[in-house]
Amino acid sequence: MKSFIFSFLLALLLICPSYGKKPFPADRKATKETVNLFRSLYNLQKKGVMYGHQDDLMYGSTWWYIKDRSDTKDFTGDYPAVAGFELGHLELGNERSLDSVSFAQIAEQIKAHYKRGGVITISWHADNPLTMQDPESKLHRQGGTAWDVSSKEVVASVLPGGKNHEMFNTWLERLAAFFMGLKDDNGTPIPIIFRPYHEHSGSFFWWGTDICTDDEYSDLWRYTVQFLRDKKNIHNILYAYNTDRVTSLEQYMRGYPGDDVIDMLSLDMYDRGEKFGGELDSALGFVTEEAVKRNKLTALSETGERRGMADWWSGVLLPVVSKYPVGYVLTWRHAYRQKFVKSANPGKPFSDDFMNFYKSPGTLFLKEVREENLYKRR
Ligand code: BMA
Repeated sequence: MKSFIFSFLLALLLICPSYGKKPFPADRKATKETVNLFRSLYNLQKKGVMYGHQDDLMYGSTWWYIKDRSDTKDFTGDYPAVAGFELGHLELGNERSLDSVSFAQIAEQIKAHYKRGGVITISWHADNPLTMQDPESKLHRQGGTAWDVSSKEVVASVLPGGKNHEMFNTWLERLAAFFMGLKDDNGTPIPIIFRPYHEHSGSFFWWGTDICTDDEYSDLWRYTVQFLRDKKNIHNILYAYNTDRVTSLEQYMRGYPGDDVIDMLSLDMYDRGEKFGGELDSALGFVTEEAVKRNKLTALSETGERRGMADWWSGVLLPVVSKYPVGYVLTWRHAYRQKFVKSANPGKPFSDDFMNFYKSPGTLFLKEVREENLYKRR
């Protein structure tokens, strides 16, 4: 009988190789907590959509780093499930980011959000490693920054054999040191979702689709993951591939570096007009379908309202994201502005309709994901 069961199971495995396989991160050596997070998110994305907010824990338009303060919490009573952070200028060895946020305070808030049971995602608007070396670049708007697209040689210049390769290694060393410092009170590495080289389908960053070839983009990604994961032995990172708006799966996958280095297929799309709902619906349809096929996570990793609509959250965003297994939606930072601080009527951080989004059974904020114990074995 035993041998019959054994043969039966063996036959099943041979016929259907994915039978019994649980989804696993691209990093085969991922830490226990990172594997657990990956699996938790994979299951959770079928149940509801988490809310994420960039720099939510660092500042709002009228306040600057008050420990544990959050616009989302001020408005709804709960933290976002996903906290977004930005590492631009860490590569330069600076103490503060391109948005003047202290990296030490970012690390502190990453630890705090992990302790609360939330999810952490990190973006990186790295300076332009080629043009930033030219003093003349400072004379141009955005010269030397991530948005400097004046040269198409940049990506090639940081890859092995390129003239900025050694400098770029120094940048990655600095990233690595930051990631290795992200530990909880017991010294356990804190899992994070890292989303570098974002919005590849656009051409407004030096890694954009018309600024480098698809192969160069893919090589940049592969080199980065191999550096952090294989050379530096960092195993608490889930890697998010990301594009800006796209109209086909083929366009979405241009430059995709491969399932062995990617954990999440994410999309950024802002509402710039009436066609948004339909375009988002179509893009999320093919992106999430492809992600599930590949056992990957999904997210609408940047979105936002740009039309002044009163019911955008519940009337436009929610109905579309609820149709698909979207892990989270993240809205961008509420940039701090002196003029708002001084204003007699600085306005609220969110529109009233955000409460409808918050209250919907389809959305998940921190209290709901804390109950899921994302970092525990499943
Ligand atoms: C952009 C803008 C910039 C900011 C950058 C990185 O989209 O918000 O002002 O510097 O993100 O956070």
